Amino acid sequence: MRHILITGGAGFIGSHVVRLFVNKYPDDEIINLDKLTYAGNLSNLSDLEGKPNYKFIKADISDYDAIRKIFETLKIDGVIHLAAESHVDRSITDPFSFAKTNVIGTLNLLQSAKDAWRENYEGKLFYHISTDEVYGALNFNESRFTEETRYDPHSPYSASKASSDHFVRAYHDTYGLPVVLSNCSNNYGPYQFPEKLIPLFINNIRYNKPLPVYGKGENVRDWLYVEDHARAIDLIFHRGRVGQTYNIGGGNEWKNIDLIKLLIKTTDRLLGREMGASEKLITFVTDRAGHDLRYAIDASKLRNELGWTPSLQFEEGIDQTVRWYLEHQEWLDSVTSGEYQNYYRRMYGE
Ligand code: NAD
Ligand code: TDX
Repeated sequence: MRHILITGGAGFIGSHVVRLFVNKYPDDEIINLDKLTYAGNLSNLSDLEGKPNYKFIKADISDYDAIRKIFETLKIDGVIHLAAESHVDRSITDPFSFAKTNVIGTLNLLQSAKDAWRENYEGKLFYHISTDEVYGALNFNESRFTEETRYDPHSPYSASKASSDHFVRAYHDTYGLPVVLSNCSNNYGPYQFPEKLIPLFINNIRYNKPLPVYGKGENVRDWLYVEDHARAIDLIFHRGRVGQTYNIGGGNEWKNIDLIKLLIKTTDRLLGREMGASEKLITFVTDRAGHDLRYAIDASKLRNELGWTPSLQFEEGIDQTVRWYLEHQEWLDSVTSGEYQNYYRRMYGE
């Protein structure tokens, strides 16, 4: 039995990765380590409670002693590291917690893995999940980010992720730690915390609340359905080449304002409102400081080496996603009210 530690498994992407691994690899033990910050919602994984190959540990990756102890007591073979502070707007008001979790937390995991594995790296792998934001911003006429694009982060969030990526590569180059990295574009789908654009706007349309569009809504993002990201992570963890970086992206660029209009059209239709009725909720607000103009990923390395392609057309993915949020209104309500934070205490009695 292999023991795989997934950090940040109670978050948006992590919950999809944990579910995929627990169900697909019954002979592996999947250990979900999460601090359960505001972004961690363990009830997202309630369907896995009681499965023999699933274990949850509440811990903070910025606590070196706690992380060391976990590596000393559990025989961990592989790490898939997703835990992070992930919201750009929060990084602008509170950069220190981003440095603490994203940089120091990653360093704690690297050092603990290196010491526990004691250079006996056979069958071991440290997989670090990163973002396209480390490459900075593109103009409209520039070609997409490749794995060779120079790092040029602009926000405290992307600077902290870039720093953690450098530490991961440094542990490979200095100590021979077997690592692999991937940098993915914007994800969307079920269980995303409603501070990010897509779930926030679906929820606001539902309650006829203003839709705060930053600047003129001209920024471009490259959107990928979260389960396609989880499939890519599975492929890279099992078949990626050690020491390599893989870009993951949907090849699916949307200007924010066009995406917002698609969201409005889809949500109005599913709510039985007159088509476009909610366009009146669009409210242009002050732009995000340092707002990156455009992200776009060239995922040809992943496609050519490991045969990965996104499975969903965007309009289909948005339709499924809006349906999911409207059919899980109690999930949105429990997150917006804070009720979801009681789940851990109810289940684990702490
Ligand atoms: P999220 O904010 O939804 O989840 C983060 C999880 O990490 C939460 O469960 C939180 O409780 C946990 N966490 C935070 N600080 C912790 C700490 N100190 N110790 C232990 N756990 C802690 O984030 P997400 O959107 O699921 O992103 C997951 C990863 O993927 C991040 O590393 C992010 O940088 C990366 N990423 C995200 C996107 C995206 O579009 N969401 C795109 C590319 C890469
Ligand atoms: O209220 C809003 N209004 C708005 O116009 C919000 C929340 C966002 N926006 C804009 C900003 C971005 O151009 O929408 C775009 C998407 O914003 P976010 O959902 O905050 O995502 P982004 O900043 O692009 O970063 C995301 O993708 C890369 C994730 O949050 C990161 O964790 C990931 O690394």
